[in-house]
Amino acid sequence: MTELETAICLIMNVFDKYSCTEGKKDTLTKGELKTLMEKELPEIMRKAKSKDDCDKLMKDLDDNGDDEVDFKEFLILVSALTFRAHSR
Ligand SMILES: [Ca+2]
Repeated sequence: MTELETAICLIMNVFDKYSCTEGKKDTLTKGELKTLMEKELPEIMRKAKSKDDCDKLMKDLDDNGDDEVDFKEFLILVSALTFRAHSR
């Protein structure tokens, strides 16, 4: 696989690893999102001051308002973080 194909696979694998732990298999609950953020994006979580930040993130990402973050909604976060990292 190419580097980009590998990167795409890794993003899918990370999402699936956390989305299957509780609730629906193909979406992240608030708890799963929090665990994913803590384990996979510890730098960002260190800067997050309170529980409210995780609630706010969930609300921002949950585009269709079903209290779950699906893969499409998760990709918005990945895109935003990738864009921000590349702009530095
Ligand atoms: Ca949703």
